[in-house]
Amino acid sequence: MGRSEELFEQAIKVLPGGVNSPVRAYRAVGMAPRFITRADGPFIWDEDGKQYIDYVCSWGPMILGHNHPVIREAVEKAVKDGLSFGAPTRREVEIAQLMVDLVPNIEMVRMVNSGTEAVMSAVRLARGATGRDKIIKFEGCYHGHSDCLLVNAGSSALAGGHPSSAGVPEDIVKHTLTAQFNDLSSVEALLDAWSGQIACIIVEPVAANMGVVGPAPGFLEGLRKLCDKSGALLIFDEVITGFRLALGGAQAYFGVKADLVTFGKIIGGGMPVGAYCGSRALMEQVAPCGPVYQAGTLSGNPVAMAAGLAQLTYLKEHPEVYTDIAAKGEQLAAGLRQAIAKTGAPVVVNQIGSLLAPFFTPTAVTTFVDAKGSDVGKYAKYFQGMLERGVALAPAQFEAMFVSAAHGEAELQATLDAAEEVFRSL
Ligand code: KE4
Repeated sequence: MGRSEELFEQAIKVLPGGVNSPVRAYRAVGMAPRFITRADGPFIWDEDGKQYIDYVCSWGPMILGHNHPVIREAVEKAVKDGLSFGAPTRREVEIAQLMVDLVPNIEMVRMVNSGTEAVMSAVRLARGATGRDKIIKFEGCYHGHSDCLLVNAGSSALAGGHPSSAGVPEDIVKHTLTAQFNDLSSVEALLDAWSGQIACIIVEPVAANMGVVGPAPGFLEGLRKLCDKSGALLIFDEVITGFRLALGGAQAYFGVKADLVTFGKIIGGGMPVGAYCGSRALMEQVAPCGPVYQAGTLSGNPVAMAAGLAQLTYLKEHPEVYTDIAAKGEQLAAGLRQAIAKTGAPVVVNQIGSLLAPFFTPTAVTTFVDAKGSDVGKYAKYFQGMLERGVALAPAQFEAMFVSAAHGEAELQATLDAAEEVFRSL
């Protein structure tokens, strides 16, 4: 028994499922999770000292790779001045200004401590600003674990068999309406049925919690038009796509304007940070300026802000990161498709920029229904085969692979060599 297995035996006695976030428990891939001791660049190491090429990248924050010196040094410097003051600090102003400068269509930022908090608060603001209760989300999209969003959710809620969570009262669930990603008619039907009652439509501009499924041509533009016509606000949940698809995120990448935008992951540089952003007219309805309440003890934490500011500043000063990681995503996707062709494995690969996902199905995946048709048992075998060969992927089908600037030619080729061997064995 390895040290991860030993630790896991202890962990399940004191942590539900042995983890602090369900997907990490490796239940969807049928083995004990690897307990990680350290990370650097494209690599992580487990308790037995085994090295892996890492494509989880802390679920997105590590766009520059792990332990980047610029971010580490910013945190080491900030820590010396204290961990938390519960008072405004210079860095909060600096990172908010930087985000306003880089992200289209936002004038103000409110920092929180997670993507969940960002989305929960943005939905509350949309409801407060419109005076409407109903919201539209998409089946298979995941927006964190706040009550009103745990309806037909993706990610580990889906993989774990509970896309709609227990413990969420019907009185809350009834206000969350579900449409189908890439199907504008399903949205129109809900807007017609609940005319004048929809506060917002919330969407992952690239669905990255059902595997990776991009927006069909015209889909996001169609949502914009439907929001303009119905008076609903359009919320882009950019916790994954923000500062990943482009410096300006999905709004810049696809050229579609959202009314509110949520962030997490990359803006924290690996520390706990989320944010919701929008126009002054909307954001000044949030306390203490307006009647929509939201607060947080550690919101804008000085050490977390130092990490986020360092990462966003680096990305602003090195825009070549985006062409680099997109090219690496394309290289991986092309290489996986070659391996699929060589081996005849029943797999398709979706890729957008540095986000990609293999689906274990022979047919194209452009909707959630298609994604659900993937053979999750085959994915589990693929995951285990890749892990044995030193490649750490998302431990569930309904997730994304994240490529970082630290993944080099050697790592990409090793990944593709391993994938060909594993595809052959399936
Ligand atoms: P957090 O509360 O986990 O920081 O963010 C929630 C969230 C919101 N919106 C989107 C689009 C997200 O992908 C997430 C969280 N992503 C998952 C990965 N699928 C985090 C991993 C986990 O749950 O442990």
